[in-house]
Amino acid sequence: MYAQMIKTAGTGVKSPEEMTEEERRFQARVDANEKIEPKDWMPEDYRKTLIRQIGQHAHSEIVGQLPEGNWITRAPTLERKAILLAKVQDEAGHGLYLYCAAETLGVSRDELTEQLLSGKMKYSSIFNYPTLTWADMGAVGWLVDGAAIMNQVPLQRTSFGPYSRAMIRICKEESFHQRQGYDIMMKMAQGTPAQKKMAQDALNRFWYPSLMMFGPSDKDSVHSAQSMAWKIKMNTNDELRQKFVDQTVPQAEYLGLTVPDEHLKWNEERGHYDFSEPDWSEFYDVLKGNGPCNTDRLNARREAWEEGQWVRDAMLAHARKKAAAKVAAE
Ligand code: BYC
Repeated sequence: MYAQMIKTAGTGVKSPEEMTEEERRFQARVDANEKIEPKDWMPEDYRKTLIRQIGQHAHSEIVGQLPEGNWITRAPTLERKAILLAKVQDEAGHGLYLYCAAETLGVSRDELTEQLLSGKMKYSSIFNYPTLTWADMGAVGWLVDGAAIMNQVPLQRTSFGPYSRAMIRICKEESFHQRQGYDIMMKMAQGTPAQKKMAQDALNRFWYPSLMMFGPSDKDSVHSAQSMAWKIKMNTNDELRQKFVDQTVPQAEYLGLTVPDEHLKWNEERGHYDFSEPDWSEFYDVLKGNGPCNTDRLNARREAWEEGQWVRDAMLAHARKKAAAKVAAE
């Protein structure tokens, strides 16, 4: 019990003694790796945390189409165009699986979208950076999808059933996304000096924003302790960031590119790379809406939402007509 008190002290996580009987039973199911399903009893804060995380994740997939969608018409070959188009479509699909998972918690997709557009809900900071050259398509696939996989593979084991099942499907597609990005980087890095320079420039611009995708450092992460106790999150932000750096540095070396961090160094004792932290003031500034593309991204989503209103209205009218006809026939 003393150990438990030490573990939970100051983290906001309730110790077993502080839990109600229902909460204790719930925690025991989570600890036993049982999946929690939508109709099962769950603490209200567990439900709210899931809606926040899954909703934010869904919005990231949808907003995440914009920086790459920007390059579909300018892909250098028909093959690259077809691949990029398929990838961007996959992201739309991921958003839809995730909105469906969130809906099982009692929140509608319309409500989630309204919260995104009003600024109440977030999407990943990474999508507030511009994609300036074709090499950025390589960097996004390699680094952004690479970071996403690092975060999402453990989430396949997350405690909430619909989220876990969505993750299993999404991860299969993400690994193809990462490979297509690395393939673009490889072509560019082995191309002309100008192409190699573009690849290096893309790595320079996307390295730190990719590290920020994992969230603030553990000491500043407000939700990690409770989310990990509930197995909504399986690892801390710093654990995943370290794994990502360890995996990605040899890949950059293979490409003959340089990670833009003068303090990057293999630490034999730790068995990990030492690396520089991102500029966290930039991260919080982007979260506040001051990134290079925040306004553009939200405007694009707002426009799509408003232009789609007639489709939603027509579908509702059709559904009402069908329901009325069914009642009349009974
Ligand atoms: N960006 O307590 P913390 C993709 C917020 S899409 C923005 O550590 P948590 C792809 C956080 O929400 C992949 N905000 O939070 C798509 C919290 O603020 P609130 C997207 C961030 O939730 C298209 C505050 O900072 N993946 O792969 O425990 C094309 C404190 O943070 C960020 C997911 O969404 C950020 N980067 O941990 C290509 C994965 N980081 O909400 C690719 C699922 C933190 O209290 N999500 N914040 O106002 C997660 O695993 C977790 O939510 C996070 C954050 C690790 C992101």
